[in-house]
Amino acid sequence: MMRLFFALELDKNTRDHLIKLMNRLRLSIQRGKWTRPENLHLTLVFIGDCDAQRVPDLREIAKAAAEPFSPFCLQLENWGTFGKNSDILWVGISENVTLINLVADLRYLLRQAGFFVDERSYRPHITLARMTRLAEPITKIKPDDFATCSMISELTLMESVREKSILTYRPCFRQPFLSDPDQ
Ligand code: 2AM
Repeated sequence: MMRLFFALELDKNTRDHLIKLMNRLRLSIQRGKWTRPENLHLTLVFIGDCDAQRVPDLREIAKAAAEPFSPFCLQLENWGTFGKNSDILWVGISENVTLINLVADLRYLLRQAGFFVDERSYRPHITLARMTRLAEPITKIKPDDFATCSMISELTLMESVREKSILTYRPCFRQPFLSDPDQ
């Protein structure tokens, strides 16, 4: 069994930017389990436990989903918390029709192929930390802090594994967005 999800990987610039933000947020957070910098990503669709034999099907799905899209930009925006205890700290993504359509297409194709997919509406976010406790409201973050725009040219099927008990995301394959933006 493999634990899988479709994701967008972030370029170094964006990750460096998020690392700086995390370092600043550490000052307002009493405790938390921070995402390792190399694990920072944007989930498109979580698939969960899956037989390795189904990876070729996922390759076909990724290809069909990515084909109509051109590379696009991601704009970070805002932050928030999820969870019963509001203890998952994340950074959000500006309204992005391409992203929403891409996720809708992936979900549709996955369901058609018999995969179980979350019915809840998609809330794009990059998890920065879990199990946090905020020492004070994080009000010091300004819109400028989210100015980074990352160019996304492919989607990735990621495997979530524990390597020596460290949570690690390992790319299974990458599928480029194939449509020519000038056409
Ligand atoms: P999260 O960061 O909000 O936890 C790998 O676990 C990725 O898939 C994470 O980005 C995680 O989002 C996302 N994901 C979505 N639904 C999930 C679920 N039911 N269980 C675990 N991870 C999930």
